[in-house]
Parts: sequence; structure tokens; C-alpha cells
Amino acid sequence: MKLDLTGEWQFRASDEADYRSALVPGCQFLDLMREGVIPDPFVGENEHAVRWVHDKDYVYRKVVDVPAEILAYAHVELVCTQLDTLCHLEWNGQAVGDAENCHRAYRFDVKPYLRMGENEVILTFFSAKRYVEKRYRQSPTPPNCNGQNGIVYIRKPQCHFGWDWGPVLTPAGISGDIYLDAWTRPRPEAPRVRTRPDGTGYLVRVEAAGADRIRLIDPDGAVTEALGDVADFAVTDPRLWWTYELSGSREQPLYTVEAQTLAGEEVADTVSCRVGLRTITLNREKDAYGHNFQFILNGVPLFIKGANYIPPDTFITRFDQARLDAMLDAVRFSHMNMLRVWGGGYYADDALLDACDRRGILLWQDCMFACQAYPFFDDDFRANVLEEIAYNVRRLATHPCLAVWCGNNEIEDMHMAWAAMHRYVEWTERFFYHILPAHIALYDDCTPYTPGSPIGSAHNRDVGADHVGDTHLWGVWHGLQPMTHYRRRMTRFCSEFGFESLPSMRAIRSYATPDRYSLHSKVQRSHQKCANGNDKMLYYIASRFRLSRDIEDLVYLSQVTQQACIADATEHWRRHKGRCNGAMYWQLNDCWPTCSWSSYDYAGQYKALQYTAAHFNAPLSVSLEDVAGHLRVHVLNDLTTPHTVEVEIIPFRFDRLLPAERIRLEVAALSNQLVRDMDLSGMDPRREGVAVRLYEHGVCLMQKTHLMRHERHLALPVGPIAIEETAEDGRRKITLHTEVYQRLVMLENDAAQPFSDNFFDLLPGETKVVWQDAAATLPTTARTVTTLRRGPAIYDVWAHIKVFLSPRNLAGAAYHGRVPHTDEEQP
Ligand code: BMA
Repeated sequence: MKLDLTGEWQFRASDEADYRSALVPGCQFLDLMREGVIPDPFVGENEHAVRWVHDKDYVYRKVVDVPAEILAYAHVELVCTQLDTLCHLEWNGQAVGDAENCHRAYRFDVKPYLRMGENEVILTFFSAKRYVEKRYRQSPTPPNCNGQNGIVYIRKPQCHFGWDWGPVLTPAGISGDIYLDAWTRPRPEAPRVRTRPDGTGYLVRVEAAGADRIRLIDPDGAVTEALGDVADFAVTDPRLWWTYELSGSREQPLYTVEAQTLAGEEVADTVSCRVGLRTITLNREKDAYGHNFQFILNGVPLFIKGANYIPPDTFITRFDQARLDAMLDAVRFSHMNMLRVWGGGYYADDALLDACDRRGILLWQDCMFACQAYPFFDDDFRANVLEEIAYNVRRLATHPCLAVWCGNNEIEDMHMAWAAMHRYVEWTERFFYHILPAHIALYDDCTPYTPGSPIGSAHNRDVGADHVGDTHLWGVWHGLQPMTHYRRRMTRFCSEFGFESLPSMRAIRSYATPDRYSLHSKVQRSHQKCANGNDKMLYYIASRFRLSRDIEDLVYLSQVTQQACIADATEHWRRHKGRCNGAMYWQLNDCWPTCSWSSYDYAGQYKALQYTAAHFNAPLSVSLEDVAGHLRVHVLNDLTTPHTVEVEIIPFRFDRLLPAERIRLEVAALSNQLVRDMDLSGMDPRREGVAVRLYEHGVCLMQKTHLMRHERHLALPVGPIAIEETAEDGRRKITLHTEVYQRLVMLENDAAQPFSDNFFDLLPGETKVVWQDAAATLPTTARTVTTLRRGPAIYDVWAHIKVFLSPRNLAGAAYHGRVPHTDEEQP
């Protein structure tokens, strides 16, 4: 029997006498906001004004009415699925235990302290910030480049202490479920399930200690069952789990496993999980280019297209199913087949895992260690994290979406900084190369493991090299390299690369008033956590466009610059599929409204990148490569079937179309094909371009444009875009028409829902229809490169110079701009 204890609680700072009302799950910040004690920390510069909150301890209290029937059970435990973080628990004034790890559940025996009727439960949360400061004073760790030193001592999302995209707001409280769990008869353990192909079928092996009966229920509800606590099920007609792009279906088939105890004929207890039938491996074999880094799903080599996922809210408990669904709709919209759950936040929670299982999105799961030296030599620390790992591996292992366990984020990348602390380096190797994989294998011996990201050929060897492992490439942005830099990198798998942009105006309006919109205002600067981030953004924008001082123009300019960079790199790596097998940009989402590398902002708005990713990630796609005055047109097919497509190549002047060419071809399964190599030397680079359309069954799948100069050097014509809006089947139909070429058209209106396409070019004479699932109250408007309010030219020049005046930027350029030396001969 369970008694839910979430809902209304009381709380107070430990130095106050009176309780206020609280909501669980939640945290002290949300409760203080609800009670009107603090303003919203996301607004203005409030983040700084509410810092005092971290310094205090908080007491959470609830009076629980315990019914007599619970007392009749032999065992009663208080279960907390997530406590954030340092917590002392009391039941009716008696200490029942302590918690110190936010990444695992805790169970406390409260049976001896229970009484019928009114009971009082008190959880005291101690300041994580003060604790970390104290531990650091006692025993300093190597410096943290992302905020407060010593945060490695606490097992809590490391980004709570600030990151280069996140605020310093350190929540404390009951952030998961909390309930009383009462039972008498022994219950089955959570089933451990292994699935493997067996001839044409699948074998499903289930072990569930303590179970009397195990059942397997197929996706249609047909039940097979076996008595005992171990069962082997032969599935003769398996319905395989695929990513949605390969399944062509929005829902993946899931099988349910139930482990039951029986009382005679009756079922006493059931523990269940959902599984998928699939194999996933990470191929790291030697090949012509070094060593591969390639995910293989059901025998099919994948090109991974995806992004890095950070905690979707600083105050995580308010990220609900509706927001998760909207975010994963964006992931599907942009044809991503994998998300990387980054190591400075939380392990994927059950809602994310279930949704990715259903939708067919793979997850790369980092263990929660990021960018720092952790004290693995400390026995208590190690015991604590191994407990956390065991808990999460058991929780995640049965999920078909789980593609890889990864030891950490960027720890090997940081060793330079620890030169004087050999003990850390030694133990980092011991932990991530030996202890951790052995520990994971105790609970999951099926999922691939990689010690860290990025990874080289061995510990601290070839990290960041192109012939082996995965890479985090920051030559563009942190390294100030030109946006085409990534074309020089032939990485085997790029698990991070990124470019910052401003969030939507919807997000900006949520934290700044119009008089504070300027990038130089204190508010905007406090919503930009990357050192010199705004300067870098302007620097890159000015390399392509003329700058504007208008914030709405800057939102547009930063977003179109971002999408161009990520599109160019991703398409380059996709064109070299087989050698490179994945491009996951940094980062999908935000934890608060901010300027960052995300494509999906905190307000749930798609940036230009989210829209463009729908084209550059599409499994059937056209890619335009410019090489020395030539344009190469490629068709990319990541699907397991051949496709007959038509490619239309349309040269155009900015005021009219020139004669086009249409090519029909069959592109084989899982392959790329070069369709045309065009010499562009006869074209006028300032007034002409080439558009390429990809058709299948007569339907235009996408259109891309190649221009020979950056926008600032083009003689773009100015002309109106006619916009007509009608309602059709409850959706908004937006019809656009133009007589002249329009570059990078951004549609805007006051509805929150995304458009079916945005940030596209319109050719002279083109009519295009865009859909939106919404009823906006104001008409849709279009912004293009020619509608921007250009600032003085000196502004562009200054943007170029200013970036190089910062020693920090120069150091970044030297470090990130290099191409690492490789020990191994490259072919
Ligand atoms: C990466 C990440 C993050 C960071 C991002 C942007 O390398 O792993 O730590 O936020 O770069 O700098």
C-alpha cells in the first residue's frame, strides 16, 4: 500500500519561527516566490538579488494522517525518489536518516515511529553552497572553470552553481515523489531484462528475484506467462524497436514485462517495466580512417543527428509533461535520432525515458560528472557515487531508448589544468576506465560504454583527435575560427559543437523591459553567461551581415548566423558518413531565458536553428557544397530503403529565374550520391544564386539556396512579400508571394506555436504556403535581410576588432582553434 505525501506542505528558513505554505515536489525558490518573499529570479537581475536564499537552511514539514491499515503492515518505509540534496529526516521527532545524493532515491524505515492519526514529518535541507565552501576550505580541489570551487563534493546537478548558460541558483527541497510504502509479504524485485535476436525471432530473458510468475505482454496485449522468478520467452514474430526515422512511425512497439507474487490464485504484487526489442552497439573497430565511432541499431549503421540536452528548468519540478512533449515534438520536427543527456545536470528521468521509448529517440546518457576533477580516491565519495550509479543503471537499463553509458563530460579535456594534482588524474583513469564500467556491467551488460566525452584512443591520449573517438569541437565560437572551420575537421563523431544566439522576443520580454533591451544593458549581460559571449556573437554576425542595433533585428541576425554555422558543419559530416557518424550540436534547450547555444529556447520557441535542422537532419536530404568556385549537389539518404527522387537545379538572378535543370535518380539505401558538380564562374556573384529543390513522388521535400557571397556583399533587391492568411481545418494557412528574391524570411506573429517552416528563402515569383496550429490575434509579418535597420559601418568594424582585444578570447582561439596532433598514422 502507498500513501502519497506530495502536495501541500509547510516550510520555513531555519532561522525563522513561522512556517509558510509549500508545494511538494518543489524547492525553496519556488515556495519563496509563491509566498511573495522573493521576486522571480529569472526576471531582470533578480538572480543576484536572491542569492541570499542559498545561504540558508530550510525546514519542510507536513502533518500526515496515517490510517490504521498502514500500521497493520510488517514494513513501512518513507520513500523519497529525489531529495535535493543534504537532508536530515525526522518522523514524529525521531531521526530516521540523512540523505546526501540528489541522483538517487532513498528509503527510510519509519515503522517504529508511526502512530495512527496525526504524524509529523520534518525534512531539513542544509545549504549546499555553504557545505561546498566548507569542504573546499578543508581540502581544495583543482579550480572549477564554471563557477564555484569545490562543487565536486556534492552529488547534485553541477549546473546549479552556475554554468556558461545558466544562473547561479541552487535549489533545495523535495524534488521528487515522496510516499509511505507499506507491505508484509516479500515483493518481487524490479525485473532485469535481456533481449537478443535468436534466428528470425527474439529471446527475452527476465530475472526478477522473489517473483512467482513472470508475464510478457506484446504491443497488442497478447500475454505469455511463466512460473518462477526467471523466464525465457521466445518471441517468434518480434516487432522491432527503431528510431522513428527508420520505423516511419510515431509510436514504437513496446512489450510489457510483469513480475508478480501470487497469493493462491490471486496476484499479490506486480512490478513491471516496458521493453523494446532491439540491439544497439557502438562500433569502435579499426578502419581505413583510424577507429570508428558508429552506433548500430538492429544491424543498421546510423548517422546520429541530435543535440545535447541540459536540465530543462533550473527549478526542475515545474517542467511538466506538456512542456516535455512540446520539446520532444521539436526534436522530432528537426529529425533528431539521439539526444545526449549531458553530465552536469540530472540522469534522464522516467518521463523523458518513457517518452523517448515511445517516440523512438535514442539517449546518450552521461554519468553525472562534468568538467572537473572529482575526488574518487575518497572512499566515502566513491561509495556514494557507486550507489547512485547502481540506482540509475537499474532504472535506465531496460529502456530501449538507452544507447550508451558515458562516464563523464570533458574531464579528460581538463587534465592540463590539474598538472599539479596527479592524484586526481590517476584516479580519474582508474574510475572511468575500470571501476565505473565494471560497476555498470553488474546491472547492465548490454548497453555500450564509453569512459567520457570526448574520448581518444586511451586515457589522455588522442583526446580531440580526428581519427579516433568522439570530439567536442569549439574552433568556431570559443576558438574564433571562421564559420567554415569545421569543414577542415574529419572527426569520427562530433558530440558537441555550437554557436550562440539570442532567444526569441517572447523569451526576452519575459525578463527585460523595452528600455533594457540593449545588449549592453545590465539585464542582457546577466542573461548572457558565456564570457564575452555578446562580443563573439556580434563578431560572427558582422562577418556575414551588416549589424543592426535593434534588438529584434539582432535576434534575427544571431539566429540566422547560428543556423548557418550548424547546418554547414552537420552537412559536411553527413556528406562524409561512414568516416564521420554523428553530429550532435550543443545545445538543444535552455534552463532559463537566456542567450545561449540552444535551438529551442526557454519560452518553448523554435530558433532559426530548430527550423533549419528539419532540413539538414532530414533522413532524405539535399546538401549543397561549395568548393573553389564550384557547387556540388549531393543527395543524402539515411533510410534503409532506396529512394527515387528528382533534383531541380534552378539558377536565378535576384529578379528572375534562369533556365532550370531536373535530374531523376535513385539513391541507394544508407548512401549519399553526388548529383552535379557545377562551375559557377559565369555567374554574377552579387546578383545571382542557385536554388536546389528535392522532390519525391512529385512533392517538394525541401529547397536550399547557394549564394556566392556573404549577405553583406550582395545586391539584394527590396520588394514586398504579400501575405495572405486563412483558417483551414482549425489551422492557420499563410500564403506568401514575392516577385523578387527574398533572403532568409522569418515569419513572426503572436502565437506560441511553431510554423511548419521558417527562415527560408523565396525565389523570384515564388508562392509558398506555411501552416501553423494556432489562432494568432495579430497578423503574421515577415522580416528578411533587407528589412533590417543597418547601423553605421563603424559598428561592424568595431565588432571585428573588439573580440581580439580580450586575452581570454585569444587564449580560447589558441586552444580551441588548433587541430590536435595524432599519434596514429592517418591514411
Ligand atoms: C561544452 C559543454 C558545456 C558548456 C559548453 C559551452 O563543452 O560540455 O560544459 O556549457 O561547452 O561552452
